[in-house]
Amino acid sequence: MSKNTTQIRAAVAREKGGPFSIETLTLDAPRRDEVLVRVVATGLCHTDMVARDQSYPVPHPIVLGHEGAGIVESVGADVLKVAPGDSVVLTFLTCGRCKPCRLGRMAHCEKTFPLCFGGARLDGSTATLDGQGEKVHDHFFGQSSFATYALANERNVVKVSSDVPLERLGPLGCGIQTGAGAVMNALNVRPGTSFASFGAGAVGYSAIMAARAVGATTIVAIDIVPSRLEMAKELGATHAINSKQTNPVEAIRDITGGGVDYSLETSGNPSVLHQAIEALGSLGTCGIVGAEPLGTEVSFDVNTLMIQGKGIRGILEGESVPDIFIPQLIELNAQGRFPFEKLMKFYSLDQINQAAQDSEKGVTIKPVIRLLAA
Ligand code: CXF
Ligand code: ZN
Repeated sequence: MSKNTTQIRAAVAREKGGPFSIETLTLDAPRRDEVLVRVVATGLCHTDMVARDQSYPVPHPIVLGHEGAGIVESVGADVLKVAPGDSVVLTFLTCGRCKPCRLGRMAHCEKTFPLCFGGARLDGSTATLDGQGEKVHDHFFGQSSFATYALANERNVVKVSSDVPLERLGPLGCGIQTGAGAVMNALNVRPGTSFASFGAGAVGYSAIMAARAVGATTIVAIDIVPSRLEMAKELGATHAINSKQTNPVEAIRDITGGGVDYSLETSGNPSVLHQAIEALGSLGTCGIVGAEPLGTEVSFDVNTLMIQGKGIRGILEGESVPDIFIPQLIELNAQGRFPFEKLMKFYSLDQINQAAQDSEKGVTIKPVIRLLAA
């Protein structure tokens, strides 16, 4: 029998662009299809900042956080997938009923936006109250895991082996699977081919490590920060281009003898997306994972695209089937073939604003907030 409510410590986004405030809140017990998770650690993703700043319309006040990992505390009556004590990674929530979900392509679930950014369950209900008894929005990506406990759904908990350090695993639920899955699932990068990541951040590095793991033989990193390019080489890039100094399209054409087989735009900058398309060789495909401001349009030469058989495609969450893909990434990591822990720096919950600043300044690639001691 589970308790009716749990007292939690959480980071609350109350003001657009403002700092997170650390508060004690009350969280309801799980509904029939929900899972209460004691959060061990949660990654901080650029999308948390986008939501904090309301660049996407997210209701405030809200508990953000969507790269959580932890231990199942209790489960609702209908939950079969996990049991109390299980180790889980939390990932994006999907409806399970729309066409993309039924095709097993749930990253493009038609209800992604209301489920992940609605600040409530789909029926509009929330489960969190602040110290004054006022409603705090939650269920961000079906988790709101900048908190000592998170309410997830059976659909977005991924059971993982208990012998892997859980505090490293949360970012697999978003940023890491976004980059790795773009390469392994969506673009399906083949051995012996060429790949270019426009942007060397958490997503770009995950893509570069994945490109190496699948056997791409030319791996190009493009960024404007020298230290990031150095790190890209450590992680598997064969070439690094500082696009402040060198035209990346010309450099990529030189390196590859005409253009790259696969490019990935991770920066969210429309002029960089244009370069990522221009850098493609015949039959090449450009994947888009960098979130641009709503309404952004980018032009391309239609005839070149058509005549050379090039493709451009949007990719969310690495087109991952998380229950399958996340354990695969954990195994690749255990074998030393996907060393994502190199991206991480750990912070306490009280340091979350510092973590956000460090991430925005590029000092930290993947901040991870530890919650166990909070
Ligand atoms: C985001 C990526 C940009 C569109 C919305 C979902 N995923 C995770 O951070
Ligand atoms: Zn994210």
